[in-house]
Amino acid sequence: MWDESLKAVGPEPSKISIEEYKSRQERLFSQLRPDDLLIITAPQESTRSNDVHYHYRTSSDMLYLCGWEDPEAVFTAFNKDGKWFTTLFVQPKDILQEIWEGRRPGTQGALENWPIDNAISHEDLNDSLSEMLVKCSRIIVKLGVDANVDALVDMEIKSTSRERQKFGLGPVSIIDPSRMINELRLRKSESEIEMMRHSAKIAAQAHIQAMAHTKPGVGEWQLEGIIEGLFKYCKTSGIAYPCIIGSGENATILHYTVNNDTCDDGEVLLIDAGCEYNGYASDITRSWPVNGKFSEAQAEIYQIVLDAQLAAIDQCRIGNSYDAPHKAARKVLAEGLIRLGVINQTLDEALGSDGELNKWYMHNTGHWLGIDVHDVGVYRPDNEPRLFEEGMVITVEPGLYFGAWRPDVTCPEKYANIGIRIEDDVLITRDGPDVLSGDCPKTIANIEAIVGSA
Ligand SMILES: [Mn+2]
Repeated sequence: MWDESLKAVGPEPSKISIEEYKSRQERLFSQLRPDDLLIITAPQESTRSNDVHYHYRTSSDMLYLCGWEDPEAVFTAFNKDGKWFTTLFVQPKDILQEIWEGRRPGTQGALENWPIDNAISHEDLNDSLSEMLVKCSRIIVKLGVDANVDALVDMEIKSTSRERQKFGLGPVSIIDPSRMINELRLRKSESEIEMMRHSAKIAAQAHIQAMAHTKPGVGEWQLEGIIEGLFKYCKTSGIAYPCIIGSGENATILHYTVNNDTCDDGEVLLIDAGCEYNGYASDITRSWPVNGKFSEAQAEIYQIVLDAQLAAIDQCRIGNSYDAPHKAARKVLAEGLIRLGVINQTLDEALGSDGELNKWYMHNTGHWLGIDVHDVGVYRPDNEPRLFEEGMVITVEPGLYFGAWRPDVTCPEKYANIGIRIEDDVLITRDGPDVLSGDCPKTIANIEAIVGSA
């Protein structure tokens, strides 16, 4: 059914290699002290009802450092004679569980082809982790993820604070490794970029299919079905975040996810949808007319947002501040709205903190993208704006939203309930911005040629 889309996406990239996982680990270890114990945790499974669980997704740090996706995993590393020794706690082999829920690699399977030195059954976590804990001075762990690990750490800190009084043994401090890991995750490797490009190519095809199937009377949920179906068809693990599929006034609600309205003639439809491929997110937004032809008013607003987006993408260059795209986008949006007479202020006034642009553009222009859709990485380290480096990936997503339903503003009648956002995923390279989601059409002519064509 979607083989054309599949062809356009191209071949699947090869998996992240064991060597790459190990080099990620090494880069983290190089920032630790020899008497540190590193613990990477994952959330516990969560129950939907009775014996039905929500689809499990492990922690992003677990994915980044070893790629293990199953529940009940704990990754540890300590230094032994100058070398870092890694252990992964995994679910043990269990015939009954495997008959019901699926095969498990077990400790034996984990030792084969995984970037770890040792594997221990999760059943032995308490004893084995306690042994590791008494030997370290600092525990490097993010608390609040796995309650079981938190309790062990807490117990060890409390009991060894007494041991330390007597013998000088045991851990004395807890350090969150997030800052160190986030800095690593912020800069993407070649193979991560290939994953993200593939993820973005699939998301682009999903948007194209949604455009092609859009006509007056179609349900937002039906387009959601097409998008999520295509994500699965292309072998992703599904959505990277709940799809935003808003027609008419719903397009002016930034994170509308109910998706239960009918798309009507004359309305604009805004779709913000991305998938997760091999742990890597894409995040694309497009906006198009339900009937396939932009009205004059819709086209005016659309073109301003598109011009703003292109100006912002052009700022995604090595050495530029992370907020250069935001500034560029805001300037083009404000100039456009002044030109249309929507804003009756000078450019400086419109862009000011209480300027009128904020009424119609109320969010930021982008965020880091990676294993998480809102990926990690401090935007202002040491309170200085982050400068773009090669390998960073940021979304560029300006928009304008004229919610006629809003009681706090007087919406210009001509633009009532027009909501436009255009979002692409942009890789910073030595040769300038590389739009990973570039397969997704966004000029007025290209969009009009596709909408309703199915
Ligand atoms: Mn986004």
